[in-house]
Amino acid sequence: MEHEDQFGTVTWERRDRVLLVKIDNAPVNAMNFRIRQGLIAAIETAENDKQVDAVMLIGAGHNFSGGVDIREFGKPLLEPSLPDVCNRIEACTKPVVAAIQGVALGGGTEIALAAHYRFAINTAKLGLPEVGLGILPGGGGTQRAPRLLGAKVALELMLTGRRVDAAEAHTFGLIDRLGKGEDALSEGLTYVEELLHLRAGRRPTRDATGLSDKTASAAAIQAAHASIAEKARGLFSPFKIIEAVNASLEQPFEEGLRTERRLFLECIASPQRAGLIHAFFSEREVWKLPETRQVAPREFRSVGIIGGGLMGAGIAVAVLDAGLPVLMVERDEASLTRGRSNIEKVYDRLIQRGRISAEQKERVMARWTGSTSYAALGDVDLVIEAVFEDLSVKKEVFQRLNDVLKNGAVIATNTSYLDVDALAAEIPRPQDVIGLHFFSPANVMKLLEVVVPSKVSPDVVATAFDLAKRLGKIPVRAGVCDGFIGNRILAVFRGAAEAIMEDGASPYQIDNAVRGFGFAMGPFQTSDLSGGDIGWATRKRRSATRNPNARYVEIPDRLCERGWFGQKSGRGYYLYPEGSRQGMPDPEVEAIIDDERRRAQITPRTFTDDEIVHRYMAAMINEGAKVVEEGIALRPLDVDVVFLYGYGFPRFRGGPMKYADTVGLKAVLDNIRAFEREDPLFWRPSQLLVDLVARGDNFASLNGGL
Ligand code: 3H9
Repeated sequence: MEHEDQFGTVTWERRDRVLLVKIDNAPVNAMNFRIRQGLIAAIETAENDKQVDAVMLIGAGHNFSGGVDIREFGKPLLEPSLPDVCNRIEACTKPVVAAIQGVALGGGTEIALAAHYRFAINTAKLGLPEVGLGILPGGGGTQRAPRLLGAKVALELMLTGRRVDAAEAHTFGLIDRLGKGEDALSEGLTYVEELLHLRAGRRPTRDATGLSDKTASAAAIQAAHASIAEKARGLFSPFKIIEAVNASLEQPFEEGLRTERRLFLECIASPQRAGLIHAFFSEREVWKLPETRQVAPREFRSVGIIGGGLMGAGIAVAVLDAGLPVLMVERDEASLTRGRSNIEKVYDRLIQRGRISAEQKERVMARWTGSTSYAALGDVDLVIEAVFEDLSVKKEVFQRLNDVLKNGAVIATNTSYLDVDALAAEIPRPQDVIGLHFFSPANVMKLLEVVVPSKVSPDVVATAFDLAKRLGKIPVRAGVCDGFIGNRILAVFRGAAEAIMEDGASPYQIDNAVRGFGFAMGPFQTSDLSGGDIGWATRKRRSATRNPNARYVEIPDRLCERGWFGQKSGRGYYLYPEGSRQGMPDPEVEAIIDDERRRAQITPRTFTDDEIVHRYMAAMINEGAKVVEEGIALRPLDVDVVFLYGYGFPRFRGGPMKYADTVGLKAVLDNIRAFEREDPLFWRPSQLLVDLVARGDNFASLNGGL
């Protein structure tokens, strides 16, 4: 990776009586083994220099430290370890002060915990986010934080991984002194001088008394356990964190550190750590595109949105929330009023929940204007059309946009399936046309597929990524095909699920097995939530071009023909009595499935949950590989990010392609080959997968070193 040969440095210099030690490893002062060596050397220097009375640790640039270099995990461990560094800092015979600006996260907060005093400027943020990487604070954090802050606060910080403002950290004693200005260096040095003046001595955190109330500490540990058992579905490291904090209560400090180390290494060895760290780097890699490296995005100060339906309104909220003005165009006054009210409903719900005030809503809505005339769009820099998902309707919108938009305006289509090349060909400026596939609800879902047609100008692609950044979305570049990355793969694994259902498993068993794998919902629950009519419309659209030899399971059609579209109609695969969102199995659905099996002359058989998951995942991985093979996704990691952010894929597994690497591509291919004997058309193995297995390679090899 880009940073691999950049190790950074630790520098130190005397400022009067204080040794100023600076961690310097742009961009976030991640602490690789060189930095850790440097920190130990700096402390030794302070010990040996008679003119030094105190040490101040600071980060170069904007941050204190983003923690240990995450790229080291999963490789042979390099000495000195972070616990060695923290122990050395704490044992220093001269007072050590951490002066924090920007972020101090993970190991960054841990070296601050090992220091004797902590200073932070107001804008600083601290946290122990290791849980998000499948590990625990392994630099003594699980032993020092409870002693300093008490078990309850320490557990809350470690189990949520949240970042706290310096001011809040000050309230519970993580920070001793809050700065007034922006300059951690000069204010920090003043603080150190003040401490020296007061002859304030060393103050090792291991001696802090935050755990002295044993009963309260034990109760906090028990409560954390109960809440995690309920919340952390399938996760490993939260339990290890609790175990480590329990050791801080029950064991002497040194023994507690050894327990922490043992638990930390267990986390490091877990596939969840690998999955979560893959997710961390992948969601950053998706921003890096070959075509946008050299170009600047086009400027945009306003966004036009065509259509105020569910998608248009959701997109409008996302854009308004980003502080941009929205001009919404609808075909008539009634539709425009409905569009505006769709937006207002979102904010009204937030007001009801106490998340925003009525004044805030008013301020946001002041950025909204509406019109029934396309001519109003003449000055707009970027337009997103979100009209009905139908090629001819969208083509007409494109024509009208072409008539009114100024030169250089970006024209984006929000479509989940349609051919963006065909839309671009409709107008004489295909270089300005791009696809933006938002996921519903568009103001909530983080994923944005940026669909790149063949004639688009690179600066328009860059503009789409810039828009994503401003909206707080995670963009993934996708090529043009039916369904792009996500929905194309969805069609296949949903097909696999339907085939399993027709062959003998109930939709309820399938959903349950898929949830057991870690998905938030199974395919049939998802269908009930989003509405069975959507898939029905797609199936009808595809019916003319469908391969007549391909297996087609008609069960979903039987439900749709009865108007059973899912939650919105009170029943789908599940029953939703009186608007309940918790579905109940429906014997009538099971009877329909039985009828369909008979009609298709299928003798039902049983499936184990494992068999279900194998098929479901094999279908997802095989199509994912085809999507990469055809260049629809740039790399396997792009497929992973689409699934993590758009399809509820369990983050701890890293995404479908990472999961495939974890179980081994040969095992996946062997499964596909076995299924292929039943249905050769559906289970044709991806050539890329076949080639990778032949070479003994994995998907990671296509991720550019990630
Ligand atoms: C730890 O400390 C373990 C110990 O408890 C125990 C040890 C025994 N390492 O996010 P950005 C890279 S575990 C390596 O785009 P921002 C990042 O990949 C650590 N690289 O910027 C990106 O690279 P690139 C616990 C790191 O300003 C670049 O820096 N710490 C690390 O939006 C810029 O990052 C965490 O979990 C790292 N630790 O946000 C904190 N951190 O340019 C993880 C960042 O090639 N980091 N990079 O794409 C963050 O949350 C955010 O990166 C941060 C900056 C808030 C720091």
